[in-house]
Amino acid sequence: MMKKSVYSICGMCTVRCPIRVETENNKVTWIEGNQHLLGGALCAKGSAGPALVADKERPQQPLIRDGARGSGRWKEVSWPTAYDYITDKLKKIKSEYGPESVVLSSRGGPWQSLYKAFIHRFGSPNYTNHDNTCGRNTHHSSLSINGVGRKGFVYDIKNAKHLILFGRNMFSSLRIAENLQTLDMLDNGGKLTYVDVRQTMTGLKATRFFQVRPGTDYALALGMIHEIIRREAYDAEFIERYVTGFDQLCYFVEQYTPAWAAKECGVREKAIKNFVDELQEDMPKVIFHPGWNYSRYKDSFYAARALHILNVLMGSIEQKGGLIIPKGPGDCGVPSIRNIDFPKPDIKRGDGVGWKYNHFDKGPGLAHLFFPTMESEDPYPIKAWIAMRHDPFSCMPEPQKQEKYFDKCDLLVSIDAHYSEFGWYSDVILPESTYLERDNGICVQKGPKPRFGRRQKAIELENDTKPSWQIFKDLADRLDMKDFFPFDTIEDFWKWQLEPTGFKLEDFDEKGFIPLTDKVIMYDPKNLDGQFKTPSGKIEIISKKLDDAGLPSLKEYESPIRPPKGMFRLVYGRTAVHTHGHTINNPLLNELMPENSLWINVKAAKKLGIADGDLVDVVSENETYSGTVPARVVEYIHPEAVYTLHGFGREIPLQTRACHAGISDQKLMDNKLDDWDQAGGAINLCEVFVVVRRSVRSAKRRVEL
Ligand SMILES: Nc1nc2c(c(=O)[nH]1)N[C@H]1C(S)=C(S)[C@@H](COP(=O)(O)OP(=O)(O)OC[C@H]3O[C@@H](n4cnc5c(=O)[nH]c(N)nc54)[C@H](O)[C@@H]3O)O[C@H]1N2
Ligand SMILES: Nc1nc2c(c(=O)[nH]1)N[C@H]1C(S)=C(S)[C@@H](COP(=O)(O)OP(=O)(O)OC[C@H]3O[C@@H](n4cnc5c(=O)[nH]c(N)nc54)[C@H](O)[C@@H]3O)O[C@H]1N2
Ligand code: SF4
Ligand SMILES: [Mo]
Repeated sequence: MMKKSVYSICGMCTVRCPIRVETENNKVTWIEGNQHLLGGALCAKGSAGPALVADKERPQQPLIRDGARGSGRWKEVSWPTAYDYITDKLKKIKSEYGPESVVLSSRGGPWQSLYKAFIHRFGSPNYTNHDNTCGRNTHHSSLSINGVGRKGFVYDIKNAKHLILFGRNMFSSLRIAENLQTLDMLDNGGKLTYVDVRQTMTGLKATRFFQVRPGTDYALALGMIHEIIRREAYDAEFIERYVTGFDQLCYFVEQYTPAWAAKECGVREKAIKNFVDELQEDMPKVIFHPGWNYSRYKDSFYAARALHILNVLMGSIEQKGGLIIPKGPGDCGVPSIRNIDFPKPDIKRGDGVGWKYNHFDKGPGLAHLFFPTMESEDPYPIKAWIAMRHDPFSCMPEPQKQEKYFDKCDLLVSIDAHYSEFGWYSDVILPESTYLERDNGICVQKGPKPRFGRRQKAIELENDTKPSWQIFKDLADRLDMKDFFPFDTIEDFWKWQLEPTGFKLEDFDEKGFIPLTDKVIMYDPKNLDGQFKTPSGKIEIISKKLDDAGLPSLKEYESPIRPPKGMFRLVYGRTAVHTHGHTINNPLLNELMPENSLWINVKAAKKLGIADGDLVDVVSENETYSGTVPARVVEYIHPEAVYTLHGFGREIPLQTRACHAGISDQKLMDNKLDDWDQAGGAINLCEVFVVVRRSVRSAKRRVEL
């Protein structure tokens, strides 16, 4: 019997919690959250890792398409054959159209620099990621105010007196460390205010639940700002010292009284005022979490801006129980690790970010803006797309329409641990080993207590998959870019990364990470000069960059349109037991939740003759897609909205458990691929209406959690 215990990093979702894995004879027998950081806590998905390893319904060796795109006919090939296929095409595309006609998309996160470096070294500036459908509006709004993006602050929730979550359903959409902190905060008597269009796991734990009409968070936030300013319940000293544009804000919000907000969003005026009473007691230990999900309406950039402004009014930056500027190795007197880096080629991006659209972060650009370029070939054609841990068809709306754009490409590659919907349509699938079977580079984990982290394999491979560092190295070597990854083993790479820091690989042994400090590092809140990377060096309520782009910094509120008669606004979200679409086929997690349902308000359901558990047909606006699922008739969802879980409705026959189970929200999003927020950049995923009717299909036996 060979027993082992290995510290690593979970990969069942992109939160990447630190874990400890026990194995016996190369089988995983136990996984828990790293005791030193998470006290052993782990979620259901994290525990389902061994089922992922054992699952044969994932690609186990490279596949090359052997029929039309999407036909599902594949040839199993060796790695050298797959590499040759890809690199021959890439070389041809490079010489015919230029290197910039190749796009690489990935999931972001601590290891993206390697993939970004690869595409830069190849000669293309076109690195992109998933964030156009995730946190981009919040990110860009934070940049426009604070000069740092959405990750420019971490939240000291544990020590907060009041946490306010706008559609941040954290007890379903998990981040274990944040969940533990929030439970501690509640135990210590802290308050949790939760805002959503429906009741949720988080709302149930909250001290206060505000149910709003979909898309009206901006009104609620403006009402709060109005009341705080009217009472002068803000940190005047902080504002005086660090904030510009406060007078314009005061003038702007005069019209947005709590009484006005109440009419708009449905929360009572008295409740808004009581809430502000509490803020006055709790500040500065107050956190308005800028969240993600309310941020996919067409005014979300401004709604998110309003939340950032609320934080500014609380004066909570760099305060215990407030917003903390993440610290890195430099703050601990330690040189940082090395990473592979190649400068971005000096060529216009294919999505227009940085030259056509100057107010957006150039880093990953905006993935959906490559589609019009594929069509127009202006400024140049896009001929290849490499999706590394990214599924454009699940991530962005209207996969049907995306196929037509992608057909303009000569090469589509999916580097994935599963069959993704995009992978199924692509030319080559390169299977990455699962997170339990592979190593990744060392990464910096910034925060109040920065550390170096590392994912290392817990078990040896028993199939023909490869880790991503190896895949990119092999591709680079064949593309005459041997200088890209000049290491033969991950240990050599790790050693090179650690060299400047003075630490050794053995320093990971004790805890699984290398702590760079034993105390929380805080800057002096009275001396934050230089922390706000805006043009003026201050927090900018009025932003010149927005002005230059012809956009207002403070935008008049516009009421969201009501659904057309007979239709509902489609909202979506997550469950604690699945990660987007890629765990639906996991044998254990599929057993917990095999399909999704459609939440509908009791009164709305009654009008349509729909009872709880009845099958309903959900039909997209232009009737391009429809699906049938059981109705979940509830009192606690706004009557204008219906709600479903994202990730279902997959159509990959080799995933027998997930194929055709439930409905796909992204396929219901007619006309959304080119409907995006000009100020924030993100796709307006929540501006979608659907028809719901009682289904005439016969009920199958269905299980629901
Ligand atoms: N309609 C609708 N659209 C949405 C959302 C929604 O709720 N509704 N949510 C949005 C949000 S918040 C996000 S973040 C995006 C997410 O969109 P994506 O980032 O595209 O989705 P994920 O499912 O996280 O993962 C992408 C791919 O990574 C693969 N993968 C998983 N593990 C590994 C691994 O270890 N190695 C490799 N190489 N690949 C792996 C998965 O199989 C999947 O194909 O979607 C967005 N789009
Ligand atoms: N278990 C699990 N955890 C995850 C993920 C996962 O797939 N599974 N994905 C991770 C990722 S990539 C992300 S981005 C985060 C997402 O984390 P969250 O944004 O917290 O999660 P969601 O479930 O997408 O959406 C949250 C809520 O927004 C609500 N909502 C819809 N419209 C409105 C509105 O107008 N106003 C308000 N206030 N609320 C509204 C929905 O009803 C839903 O309950 O979760 C992360 N954690
Ligand atoms: S939240 Fe769960 S699935 Fe995601 S990284 Fe943490 S333990 Fe893994
Ligand atoms: Mo996300």
